[in-house]
Amino acid sequence: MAVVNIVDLAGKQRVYRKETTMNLFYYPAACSLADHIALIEAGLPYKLLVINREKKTEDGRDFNAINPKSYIPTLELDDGTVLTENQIILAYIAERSGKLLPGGMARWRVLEALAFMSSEIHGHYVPFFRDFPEPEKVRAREKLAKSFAILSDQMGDKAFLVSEEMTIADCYLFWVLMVAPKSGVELPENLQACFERLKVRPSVMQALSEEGLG
Ligand SMILES: N[C@@H](CCC(=O)N[C@@H](CS)C(=O)NCC(=O)O)C(=O)O
Repeated sequence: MAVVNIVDLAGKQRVYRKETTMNLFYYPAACSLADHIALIEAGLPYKLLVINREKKTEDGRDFNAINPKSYIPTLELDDGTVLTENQIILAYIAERSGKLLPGGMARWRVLEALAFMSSEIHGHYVPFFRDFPEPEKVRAREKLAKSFAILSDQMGDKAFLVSEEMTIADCYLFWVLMVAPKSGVELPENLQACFERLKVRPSVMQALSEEGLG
């Protein structure tokens, strides 16, 4: 049986079966795009299952019964275990593949950036996704501009957000940058350039195409 040995977040050796397939529940162009890109980058086998308006999965199941939180991304593992929360799913993909998460302080910077993007930046996008009143959009734009400046400083002139190699933080970053035009806030130059580079990366092009966006 094909197995992969990796060192987990706590520094322990772990062995995973490699050949089984996981289900990623998603909406096209939603934040599950990060996990979709990560699965491709990691080279892990996956199946994409879209959710419809009635919360039925593409394979005919009740999505609320699979994930009572009712949101994507949701990852169903090969043994039926269900994982939720974007940051956690991304960390799981990295640990299971042994890719996309460096060691040392860079590891913590990746996790820090993921927490910032998913708990802060994602929240600042909500007024634009749900068409909130203008004053709330104005406040959100201010917060987004500040958040983008922080990410821009962190990236500096590196190829990716944390290091010269792609990490799970960049998988999420791609979605954050893709959605930015909805807010009307301009991206700093280095983030815009990173977006253009990521957009033509094979894993990203494949994910966009599989979600009907390419
Ligand atoms: N805390 C969750 C939030 C995920 C989230 O907000 N997902 C959105 C799409 S980007 C969603 O599924 N919303 C529920 C809906 O649209 O019905 C995470 O970080 O994974």
